[in-house]
Amino acid sequence: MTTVMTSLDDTIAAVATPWGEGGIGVVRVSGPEAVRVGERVFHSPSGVRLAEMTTHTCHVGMIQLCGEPVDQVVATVMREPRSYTGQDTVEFSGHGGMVPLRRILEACLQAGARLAEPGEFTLRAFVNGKMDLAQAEAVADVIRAKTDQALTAALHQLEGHLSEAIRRLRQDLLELLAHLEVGLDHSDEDHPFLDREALLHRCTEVQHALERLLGTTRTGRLYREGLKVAIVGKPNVGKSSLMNVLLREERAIVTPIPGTTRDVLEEGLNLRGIPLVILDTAGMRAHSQDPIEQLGMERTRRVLEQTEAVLFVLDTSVPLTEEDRRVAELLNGKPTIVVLNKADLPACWPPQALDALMQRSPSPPPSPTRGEGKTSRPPPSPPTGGRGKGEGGRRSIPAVRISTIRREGIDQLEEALWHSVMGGTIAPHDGVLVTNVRHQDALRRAQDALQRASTAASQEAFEECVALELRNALDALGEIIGATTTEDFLQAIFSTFCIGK
Ligand SMILES: Nc1nc2c(ncn2[C@@H]2O[C@H](COP(=O)(O)OP(=O)(O)OP(=O)(O)O)[C@@H](O)[C@H]2O)c(=O)[nH]1
Ligand SMILES: [Mg+2]
Repeated sequence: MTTVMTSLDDTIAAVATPWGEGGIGVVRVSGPEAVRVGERVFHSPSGVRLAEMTTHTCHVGMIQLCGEPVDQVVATVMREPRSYTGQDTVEFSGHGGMVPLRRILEACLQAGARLAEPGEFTLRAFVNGKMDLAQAEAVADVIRAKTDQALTAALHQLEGHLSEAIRRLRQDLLELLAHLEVGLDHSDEDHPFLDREALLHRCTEVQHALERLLGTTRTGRLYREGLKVAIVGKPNVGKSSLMNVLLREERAIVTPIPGTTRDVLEEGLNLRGIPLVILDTAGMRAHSQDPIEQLGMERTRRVLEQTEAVLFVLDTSVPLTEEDRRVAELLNGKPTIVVLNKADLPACWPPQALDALMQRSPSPPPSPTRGEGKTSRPPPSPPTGGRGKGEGGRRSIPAVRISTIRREGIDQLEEALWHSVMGGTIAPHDGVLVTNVRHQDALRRAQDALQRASTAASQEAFEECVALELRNALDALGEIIGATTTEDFLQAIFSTFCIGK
């Protein structure tokens, strides 16, 4: 982190609302000189000076730059410590256009403010003790939430529920350490020392609490980060049509000409509160000579590497071909749902053909749950994708029969996708939810350190060894709330924020 960013001595300014056109746009100024900077640029018709304004009041006035009017604004003054950053803050709400906002900002910079770094207002809030690190991270999550559930989870973290859970666990560890240290310091005097049984018991309790928190990470991360789902298949099977039906809008071009989609199309979708990113891909051809199509297919291969789940589209109205097999082989064990499209047309191949096709896929997908018998099967009788028995524990891949043209089977497909994504279960999210991979990593390290502490204690190792591991666990937990941090670490976190937050 640059020293500029950690310094609280200067006054920073930035446009806090998105660039574009809107009813209002806000320029935020914060720091010890915020009121003075504001006073230099703000002129109220009533003659009220910004420095005289009572805290948490607003006044209408004009921003001037080099004596020229720039925009009419409402100025709000929030004096320290009762502001977002904990420092004096002035916010100018101007007209939400790029030019007026740029000029208001320019006026503030000329009046002595410095342009804020990304996330610098929130960094100041953290440094000034307005919020801890997990709460500061939640601010970015609230802004980026794509679904109601993601927002609920982020707000929960912003309110400090995760931080509270972490603090309690740290408190438990601190007490254990205190016991150990008393024991260590007075080891010659036979000081009453927390016996190993009790120590082990309390370590295990903390470990269980960590396990419970870690158990929420899958759900938590799904809410926060969402999931990438690729639609793949050979040309003309209806991948783009499926994308459009799922999005309920004509996003992708659909034509009867094979090879219509050349690039990867990406679009967000809310699946029962889980943000999904759906990727429509170019049809995979076994031997395409067209260089553009080859590039498209190369991209599809890369997309498959990055996505967590796959919708593998087959056209049931035409025979299966080598191209379908090639795609099946690329799936490489990804959680997959086979989408049997064009169910409105007569079926051209028997269900067993699907079994044969999917058997060539290198490894089985992890247990997607079939939707309580709701998953459709292709005609005339269900293809099971059913390689569950007698095949070395291979599990069946769900297959859903749809017609994008008639919009049939889409609910069932969404149901299957939901089960595939959530593994059929979803942790209740009214409790503490770990949504962030950084927190997950710290919890794991704390867990490992406690495991080593328990092992050391049970092997009657020196108390110093146990204490060392307890301290490691404490530090790892401290990273979550920012009790133990480094400058680089803060830089890495806050640089992902937007400017003005
Ligand atoms: N009968 C019928 N035709 C369909 C259905 N879904 C798609 N089609 C038609 O199939 C053709 C190809 O559809 P697309 O969605 O462009 O197929 P694609 O897999 O994206 O094709 P590429 O981008 O070329 O790989 C179009 O003419 C669609 O109208 C369906 O459910 N039933
Ligand atoms: Mg297409």
